[in-house]
Amino acid sequence: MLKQIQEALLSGKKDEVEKLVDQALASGLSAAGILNQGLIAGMERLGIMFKNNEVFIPEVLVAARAMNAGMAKLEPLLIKEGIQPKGAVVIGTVKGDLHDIGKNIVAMMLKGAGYKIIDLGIDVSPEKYVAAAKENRANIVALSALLTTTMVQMKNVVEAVKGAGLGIPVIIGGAPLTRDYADQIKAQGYAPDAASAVEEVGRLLAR
Ligand code: B1M
Repeated sequence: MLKQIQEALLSGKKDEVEKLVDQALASGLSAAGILNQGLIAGMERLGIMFKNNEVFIPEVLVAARAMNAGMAKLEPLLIKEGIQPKGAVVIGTVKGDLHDIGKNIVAMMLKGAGYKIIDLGIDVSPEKYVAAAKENRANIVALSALLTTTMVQMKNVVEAVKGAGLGIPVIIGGAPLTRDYADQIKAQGYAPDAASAVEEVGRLLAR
């Protein structure tokens, strides 16, 4: 049944995922088991396929929608079971930038990998990232930018996070970004795509 959940997720069949999650719960499987071996395992497979250009953005978006539908069923039970997320990620598109498709995919993949996501949306000021990171005791701040004119905002966020003494890493990404630029502005993490972002967040939080 867990394999069936993965397959339904990969095909983006939201109603099917919901139905199978209900069936799995009724058959006595734990919410954590369904999450880890069904939904997250499915998203991991999708991440690999996305990286290998076997699926593209539309497939990722419908799969993520199916994932969210399954998650909505499991969330109250997970809280009851006392399952802790792997960490809290504050994510947003930087100030002046309205592009959010890539950021949303990164957020969905991280959610799929078991992180709590605090999504601040678009046009996010450095102060807002810092306030949200403090309020949610975030483990990492994730920045997206699509414009060469807005990527320069990332340096301000890195400095604001450091200045606030939060002691947490910042990961950046978006089409115009590079690892060199991350090094230049002293951001601890960089990822070129959503699947790599999941790996990079895992690497940064394991340090
Ligand atoms: Co805009 N736009 N846009 N646009 N737009 C680009 C980015 C552009 C390259 C188009 C072009 O000229 N060829 C160009 C930027 C040029 C530059 O700066 N070098 C551009 C421009 C100029 C503009 C405007 C200035 C146009 C104008 O008004 N004159 C304007 C700016 C508005 C603003 O932000 N202030 C503008 C507006 C818009 C729309 C609103 C119309 C729309 C955005 C809608 C939305 O996002 N809700 C839009 C779109 C759709 C695009 C293109 C066509 C597509 C972007 C996209 O969604 N890609 C884009 C051209 C292109 O890329 N082909 C373009 C798909 C998405 C999945 O990829 O976002 O790269 P991406 O995300 C990837 C990775 O980058 C990475 O993972 C994602 C998944 O693999 N990633 C991360 C992203 N964030 C990450 C964070 C991470 C890690 C990885 O860690 C935290």
